[in-house]
Amino acid sequence: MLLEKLKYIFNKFNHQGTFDSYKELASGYINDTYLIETKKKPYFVLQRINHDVFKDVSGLIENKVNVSRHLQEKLANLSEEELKKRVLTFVETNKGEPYYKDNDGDYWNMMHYIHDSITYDMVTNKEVAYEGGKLFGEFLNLTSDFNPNNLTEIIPKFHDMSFRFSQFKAAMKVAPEKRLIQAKESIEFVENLKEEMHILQNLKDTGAIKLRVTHNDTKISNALFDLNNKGLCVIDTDTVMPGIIHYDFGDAIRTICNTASEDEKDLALVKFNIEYYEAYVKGFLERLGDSLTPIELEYLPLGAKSIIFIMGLRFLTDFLNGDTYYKIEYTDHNLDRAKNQFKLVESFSDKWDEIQEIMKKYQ
Ligand code: GN1
Ligand code: MG
Repeated sequence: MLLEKLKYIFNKFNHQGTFDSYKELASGYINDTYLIETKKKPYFVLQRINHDVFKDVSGLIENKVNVSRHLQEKLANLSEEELKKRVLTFVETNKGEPYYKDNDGDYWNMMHYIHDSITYDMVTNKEVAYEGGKLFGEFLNLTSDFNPNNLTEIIPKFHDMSFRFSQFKAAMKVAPEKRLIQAKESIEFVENLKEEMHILQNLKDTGAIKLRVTHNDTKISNALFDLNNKGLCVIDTDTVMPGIIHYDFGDAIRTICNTASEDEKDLALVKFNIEYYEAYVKGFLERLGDSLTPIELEYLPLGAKSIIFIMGLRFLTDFLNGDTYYKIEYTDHNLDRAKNQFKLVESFSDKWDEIQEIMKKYQ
């Protein structure tokens, strides 16, 4: 029984808490995440790491712990209480290990829950977009002196466009006829944008854009806000890796500026919200702008377009593969997600001139 299991695993970690109850935190597509409510605060977040996706669990946890440690050092002027709200605090097992492996071969890690915080799956207010920009900009700023070579590349080629295209091509070969027909328009969309979507990849591959420490999953639900909607803490550091800044800039935009949810089927509702874009850019550049090179700045908008596209491409590939990667709730879920992202790419492209103007305004 899950309750018994969670209680058992929870007690393998080194803490003072007494298990009371649990809630599933269901927003992720990969790991299983539970809020552990204790008799007395603090609560904890216990996470079963998807071992199929994250092959190197110890490398993953090491990355997360080291990034947290770096952030704690950078924010050492804050009180201990404040620091615990701003940076993830991981809990070791009773044996002093960073994760616990259970008898089923599953891996677990645990951190303190940050009380009095909110997350948003969708943004409905400009202030949150601005605060999100500041928060992710700050994260990148504070990690800018962390040597990216000291991080394990936890999912190799995670945001590599050529790699994602090759996975897509491979999926086309094995996809059942029915799915190929259903996905026809999306497949054409992907083919048509192929060249443009490789521009950033080439700049990365040639070293024209340098590698930094990046988060790689900066969707807005990975930002915690306090009860007054002020940005608090960046969470879900599973994919911190060497990368280019553009995809972190862009993944937040992908989720903040979509007027509908990521899997909304009614594509008429999916539009790019330029007002939230402006608010986000303002916050992001306020915190990070000075440390960006001209070439990094120039390609930020293309970064946003590329990451929206790449998410669509990955959802489409998973649909063609028969849904082996992302959790789905119904048969065509991945195709709906892909179509949604491609509609957002279109809406984004329609506003390209305005997008460029906004970028210039805040530089
Ligand atoms: C996955 O599991 P979650 O929700 O944190 C995925 C991200 C996607 C996201 C789409 C390791 O993240 O790349 O952007 O779904 N993470 C991995 O919502 O593939
Ligand atoms: Mg994630």
